[in-house]
Amino acid sequence: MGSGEDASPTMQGNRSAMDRVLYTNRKEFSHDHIVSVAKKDRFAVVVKGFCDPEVLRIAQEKLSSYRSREQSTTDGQFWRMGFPYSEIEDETTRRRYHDEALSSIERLRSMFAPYASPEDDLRLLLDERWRAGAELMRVQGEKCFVGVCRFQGNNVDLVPHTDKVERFLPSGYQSRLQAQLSTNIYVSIPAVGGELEMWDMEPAEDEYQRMVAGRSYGIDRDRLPEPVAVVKPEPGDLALLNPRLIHAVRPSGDTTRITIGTFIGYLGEDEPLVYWS
Ligand SMILES: O=C(O)CCC(=O)C(=O)O
Ligand SMILES: [Fe+2]
Repeated sequence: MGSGEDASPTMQGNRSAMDRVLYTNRKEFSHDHIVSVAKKDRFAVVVKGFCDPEVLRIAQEKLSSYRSREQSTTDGQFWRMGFPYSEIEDETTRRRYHDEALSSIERLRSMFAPYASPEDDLRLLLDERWRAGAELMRVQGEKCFVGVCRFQGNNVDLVPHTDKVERFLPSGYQSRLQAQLSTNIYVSIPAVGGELEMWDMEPAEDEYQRMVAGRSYGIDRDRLPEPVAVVKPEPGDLALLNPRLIHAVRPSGDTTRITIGTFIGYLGEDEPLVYWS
């Protein structure tokens, strides 16, 4: 390869794809950034230094020593604190989800007292920066949980996948979501691995289900080209992405990767955002 003039179309393509990741900070983070990810003009907006350093230190200390974490029922290699919407399988787990929602929110909040938890901080920031405000999602009048902590141990691969809340909503429920976004607050990031990878690919739902067939979730990496954008977050950063586009997290090479995850529903520019996990 050598000089820049020799750059292949692929490399140029990659360069412009990387331009579709915007790096910003808390002060600048805006309504328009959220719209750009909802509309897929950008793959991701990364808010550098989202967490206050002292709050980040508490998050690392409290979460890495949290012993009552549970194994994910979707992929037993992942551990988590809080029961997420994506693990609803039937009426029993749906009941469990809503029954635990508010106490799980409180558990994370109380770990950070007397400070605001990073999740509560995010909820306030969304409410303030989004013109129509932001609130907890309700499904059939019931409040959702928000702020799932995920623990991705050594060599665990979060394989390429898309996220779509409609897969788990009650049957016959008419969702008003025009777009789904995802945010992650990065608590611990391994020195090696743990990058967020994104593809400019949005398979139709039936096509996606065919690609997943026979697996507990996600797509075999070998079936995809190289990702078009890669982000290596630092602890304390927040990333906003559009999870309807295929994305993945490279296996962690050393320490456990710890994140706090929130999905955001976009119902149009003049409607409040709704969030859940
Ligand atoms: O942990 C990350 O960086 C991304 C996780 C993910 O799959 C998502 O946010 O939907
Ligand atoms: Fe995801």
